[in-house]
Amino acid sequence: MHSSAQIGVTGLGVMGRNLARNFARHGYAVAVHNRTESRTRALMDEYGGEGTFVAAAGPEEFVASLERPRRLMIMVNAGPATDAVIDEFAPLLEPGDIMIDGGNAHFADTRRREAALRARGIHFVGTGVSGGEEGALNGPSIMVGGSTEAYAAVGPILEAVAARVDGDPCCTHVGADGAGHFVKMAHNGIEYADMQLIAEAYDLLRHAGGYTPAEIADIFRTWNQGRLDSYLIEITAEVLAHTDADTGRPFLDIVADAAGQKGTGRWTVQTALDLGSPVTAIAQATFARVASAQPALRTAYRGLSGGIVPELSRSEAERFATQVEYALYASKIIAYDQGWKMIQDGAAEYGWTIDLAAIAAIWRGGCIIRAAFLDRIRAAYTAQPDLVSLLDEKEFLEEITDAQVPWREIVAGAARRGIPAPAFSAALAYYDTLRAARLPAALVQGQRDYFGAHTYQRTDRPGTFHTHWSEPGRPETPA
Ligand code: NBP
Repeated sequence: MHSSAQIGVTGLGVMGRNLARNFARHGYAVAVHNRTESRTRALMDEYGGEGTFVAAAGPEEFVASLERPRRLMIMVNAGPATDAVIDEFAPLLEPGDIMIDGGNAHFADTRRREAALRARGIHFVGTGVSGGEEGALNGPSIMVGGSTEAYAAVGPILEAVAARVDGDPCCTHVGADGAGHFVKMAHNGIEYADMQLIAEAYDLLRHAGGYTPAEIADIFRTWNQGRLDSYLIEITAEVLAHTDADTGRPFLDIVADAAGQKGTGRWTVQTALDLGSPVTAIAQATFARVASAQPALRTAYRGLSGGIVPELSRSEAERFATQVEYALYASKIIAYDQGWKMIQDGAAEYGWTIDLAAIAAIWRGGCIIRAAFLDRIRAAYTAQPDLVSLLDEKEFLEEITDAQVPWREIVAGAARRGIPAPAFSAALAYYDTLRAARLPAALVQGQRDYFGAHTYQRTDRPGTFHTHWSEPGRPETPA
């Protein structure tokens, strides 16, 4: 067979099929392969005319059709399926060839796979692809991990098919081994927080503000003209405005209120704990989904006493809606700040040099959290690459300062009314925790030393100490 394909895609499910078409539409000759051959034939039958495809029936034929160094993209389910595909293809490859894993792999798996394949001379490029089905076809946001050498070989092709904002591709070399999948995981964690914050805003507008879903859709459309301008706000308005064809009721009222989570949100929270990254808004968003999917617990709690919901006049409701916008925006700044901090912590732990401005830049388009807001985060990290927090930047600080009264009113008002606002509350508590001069962590240290001799440090002199709590006079000794 003539080795003519510049890139190959194996795994022609929702994502793989669309990515293969995206490569072909950009003029690349694409080899296509799928475990179940009927999918390959279906792709050729339906879309074969869109560009140059080389359909391969089996792995050997697929590998033989690729020009050297071979660029082979795996788009199968993360986990054992990815390992199975790697095990199948690795023996067919030669040193210098490049395997790109575009699935949602856990970054620790990517680190393991990269090390194992590197030992065999094969480049492994763990790559986060965001944007779902539509993004894969028309331009996703692409977060590439792996060696600089591998990026030189695959970067130009991936950049060509990525989304573009202001002419710049939403694709970057994030860092070595698992860095691309780590950043994709953090993206999904931030996405969970953003979605939950928007959902809480809706809930407050509906159950405290007294607005209908259609009215809330209009409020979101207005917000989408301002600083909250984003894909998620845009689609939220669409979902809210949708009427169920069968019942004539708002679509939202016929959807079961138990949210799913596929794993990346969970991984973000698990990893954050391992790293000591306080991603509280992301964690609350993940737990809110988990709690919603607990039918027995919800039955046990349903109808228990809660708060009082005063009826609002139209002008009070309008003022309330304005306050919700402030609370949503301030909480969003905090959630994103937490996500960036976690990326910094991951980079420090795993030895990655990550350009934080570049991450914001590639999330401006293609991905689910794309938003005007990300351009400001990009600008903030461009001006100060070692920014510890977004609140160190003048404009974000001014906005958080301006939001103080409405943000607190909304969180307190939600509690008074008995309307759950876990992500809003977590974001505000995070802000208050970090700005405090003294934290009750001092008391926790005292408790830990009392029952477990865990020792403590003092504010007035260096060293580590233990108090002998059970002895008379409770003497303190250096530990
Ligand atoms: P699909 O479920 O649509 O397709 C799965 C593909 O994996 C099929 O081609 C299937 O082959 C193949 N596969 C499986 Br499953 N086990 C295999 C094995 N042991 N050996 C060989 N092939 C195997 O998934 P998708 O939605 O396209 O997702 C693919 C990857 O992209 C996942 O890691 C996902 O997390 C990630 N991702 C998805 C989205 C999204 O919005 N859907 C977004 C971003 C990332 P078969 O046809 O023979 O069963």
